[in-house]
Parts: sequence; structure tokens; C-alpha cells
Amino acid sequence: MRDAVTNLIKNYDVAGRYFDRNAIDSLKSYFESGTARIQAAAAINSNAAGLVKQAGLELFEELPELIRPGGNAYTTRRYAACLRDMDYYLRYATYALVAGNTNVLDERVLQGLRETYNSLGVPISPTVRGIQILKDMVKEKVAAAGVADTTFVDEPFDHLSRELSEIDI
Ligand SMILES: CCC1=C(C)/C(=C/C2=NC(=C\c3[nH]c(/C=C4\NC(=O)[C@H](C)[C@H]4CC)c(C)c3CCC(=O)O)/C(CCC(=O)O)=C2C)NC1=O
Repeated sequence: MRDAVTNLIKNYDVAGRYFDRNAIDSLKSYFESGTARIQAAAAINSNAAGLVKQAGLELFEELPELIRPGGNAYTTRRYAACLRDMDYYLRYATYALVAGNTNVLDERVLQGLRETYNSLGVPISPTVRGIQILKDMVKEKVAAAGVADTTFVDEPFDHLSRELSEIDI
């Protein structure tokens, strides 16, 4: 598992090089955004359960067939499994936000997920929609917590969405 700093060190160590201008710039931007990343994590932590529940409601309102007979989230057990997955996405996205790197998502979330979803018939594109709804809600919370520029919040959610849709094809 890597963060922005250990990732940079790894890359420069492999090449046996001192940090150059690019490296210094990316270190600067990581540390300068540090407070915002922590504020984002705090805003998510104190609202996590509500965010997951709200995002689930919005997803099922948008795609009600998911929770009708024949839908993958139909039955209480599968409904709960779906919300639990959303909770995983939110929690790991928070780790990635603090790390400033998406490596934790590749290692802990995405590995083998396609196989699992395919074998259980969990539909990918509604899952991606759920992740995007979560992202938008998180950005609202982070903005409300006083972070002016919330674009950095996109990265982990978009990474999950991208990787999940790509590996499904
Ligand atoms: C931390 C990393 C991690 C992830 C990501 C993870 C996902 C994950 N989701 C699963 C199931 C599931 N996932 C869903 C999710 C959904 N169904 C829908 O229609 C919606 C679109 C969507 C919610 C947004 C459902 C319904 C199941 C249960 C499927 C079944 O058992 O038939 C399973 C199968 C085992 C189980 O039910 O627990 C795994 C492993 N597990 C992990 O350890």
C-alpha cells in the first residue's frame, strides 16, 4: 500500500535519482493540500452512515428495478450487501483521499472484484452510478465543512468507477 510520498520515493529510488523539480512540485502540492484532505476525511467520518444510507436511497429511487423481484439488490440480505459495498467504497475512498494515492483501492478493493460481481450477477453500471452519487454527496459535505476547492475529492471515486467499468468489459 502506497501514499503520495512513498510512491514518489519508490519511483525515484528505482531510478537511483535525487528528487528533481517535478518531484518537489508534487511533494509541495501534496503537503499543501494536506489540511483539505484531513478536513475531507473528518467530514466523511462524522457523516459516513448517513451518506451511505442517503446514497442508497437515491440510487434505488433512480433505478427502482434493482430492488424489485429479479433485481440484484432484491431481498433484505442483498439490499444490505449492496449498502455494505457502498460503505466499503466510501471508507476506502477516504483512505485514498488521505494518502493522495489510489494504490490502496487497487490492492484492497478492486482486486478480484470483477470476478465476484460477475459470478453473483451484481450489475456494474448501477454500482458505478452508486459510487458517483456517493461522490457528489461527499463533495457537498466537504464544501459545507469549509473546503473551497473540492476537486481532489473526485479522484478515488472516479478511479473506482473507471477501473470497475473497464474490467467488466
Ligand atoms: C473491501 C473490499 C470488498 C468489496 C468491494 C466487496 C464486495 C462484495 N460484494 C458482494 C456481494 C454483493 N454486492 C451487492 C451489491 C449491489 N447489488 C446491486 O444491485 C447494486 C447495484 C449493488 C450495490 C450498489 C450485492 C447485492 C451482493 C450480494 C449478491 C448475492 O449474494 O447474491 C460480495 C460477495 C460476498 C458477500 O456477499 O459478502 C463481495 C466480496 N467485498 C470486499 O471485501
